[in-house]
Amino acid sequence: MKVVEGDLLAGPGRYAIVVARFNDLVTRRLLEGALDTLRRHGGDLEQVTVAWVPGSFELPLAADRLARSGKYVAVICLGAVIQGQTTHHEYINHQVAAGLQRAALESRIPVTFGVLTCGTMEQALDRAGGKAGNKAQEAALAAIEMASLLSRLDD
Ligand code: DLZ
Repeated sequence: MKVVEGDLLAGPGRYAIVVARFNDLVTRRLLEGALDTLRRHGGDLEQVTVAWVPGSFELPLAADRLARSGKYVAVICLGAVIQGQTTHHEYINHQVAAGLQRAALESRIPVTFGVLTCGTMEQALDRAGGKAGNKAQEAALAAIEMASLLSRLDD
C-alpha cells in the first residue's frame, strides 16, 4: 500500500493571500491569523503576496489570476460575509465558494476558503481571533498541506 500525505511545513514556496476589505474589522484579523500560521509553519513572510479586493464577491477573480501566474504554491482567500436584512449574503456565499473551487481546479494549485459566513458581527469576531479561534489558520494550514501533498503526488 502506498499512502501519500502532505505535511505542515510551508517550505520555500511562495504563498499568496487574497483578502476582502468589506468588514475589514474582521478580515484584518483573519489576515493576521493566516500570516501568523504561515510564519509558525516555516514560511518566509517576505515571499508572501497580499492582495486586497473590495468584497468577498471579488475573491475568485483575484485568486484565479494569482493561481494561474505560476508564482505561488497556493492561494489563501479571506473574507467575512455577514447576514444583512436581505438574501444578498446567500448569493455571495455560493458564488464565492464555487468560484474559489473552480480557480483551484483550473489552475491546479490549492485555493483555500477562509471566508466566514456568519449571522452577526459578534459571531464573525469570535471566529477571527476571538473565543472560537481564528478560522484563517485553518485556511492557511489547508494551503500548506495541499501544496505539500500535490508536490508529492507529482513525484
Ligand atoms: C455588497 C456586500 C454586502 C451587502 N455584504 C458583504 C459582506 O457581508 N461581505 C463581503 O465581503 N462583501 C459584501 N458585499 C460586497 C460584495 O462582496 C462586492 O464587493 C460588491 O457587491 C461589489 O461587487
